[in-house]
Amino acid sequence: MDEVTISKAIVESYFKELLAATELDVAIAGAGPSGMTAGYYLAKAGAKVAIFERRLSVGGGMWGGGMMFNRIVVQGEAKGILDELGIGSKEYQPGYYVVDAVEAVATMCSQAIKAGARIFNLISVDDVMVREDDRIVGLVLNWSAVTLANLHIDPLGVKAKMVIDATGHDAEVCRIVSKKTSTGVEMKGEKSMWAEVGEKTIVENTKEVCPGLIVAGMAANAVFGAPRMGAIFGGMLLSGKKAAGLALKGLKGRK
Ligand code: 48F
Repeated sequence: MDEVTISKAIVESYFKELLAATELDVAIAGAGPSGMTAGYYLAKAGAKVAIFERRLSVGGGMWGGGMMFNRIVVQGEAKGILDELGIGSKEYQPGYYVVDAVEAVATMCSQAIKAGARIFNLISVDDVMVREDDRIVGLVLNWSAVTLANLHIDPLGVKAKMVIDATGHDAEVCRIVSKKTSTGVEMKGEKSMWAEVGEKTIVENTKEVCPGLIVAGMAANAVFGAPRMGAIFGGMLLSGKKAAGLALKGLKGRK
């Protein structure tokens, strides 16, 4: 294979996927644990779903476990998701499991892709598209390199019937929506660490915050003013699964 053939293979196959992602059932911002779990369940249910991740690597805050000790804790309520994805776990004490963070990210990513979710790394969500009825109808994207280099280059937009904000602590999509639209979304801001409360509220706070926009993972607690929880991840997985269910319901409502 010569260099031109290699170049053509890359350009053709990448842009075919990107073109297909310009009209989606569900667009997810952020490929952390909540975004990838949502992507997996949506793809498994047959939705056309893409995840846009700003960084080179997927996995968000999960790779490093707690303080760079690459283990995470998952509670019993989310053990079924670990088992379904094929992520190994060891019971530490009744109801709490220890998981290798690297295995968790790698397996979750692989399962989401195998289920049919498309993951685009190195692409940042810059803005949303909104219509008269205050419905969020898509994401505005730019290459992360453009943002990092602070270049003034206009972005592109992709349409989606439902959008999920899974951007973590900064809840970037909801923050933009709260500032730039009249949807009524408000950012209360994340509170200091309280694992037990944070884990419970994160699932409750996983909601459709305005028509077409669902918030999941740590972003959900950031929007609704609930605590952070540290390296316990059951809530992230359950939140991602709940977000997928809400998005599927939203899709049905729009058919
Ligand atoms: O931060 P992140 O892992 O969010 P999460 O799924 O999980 C939170 C936990 O990792 C941890 C925690 C556990 O107790 O609190 O922090 O809620 O993943 C968010 C991903 O979104 C990407 C970011 O690089 C990360 O990989 N991201 C953030 N903003 C953007 C983005 C953006 N504007 N465009 C694209 N990706």
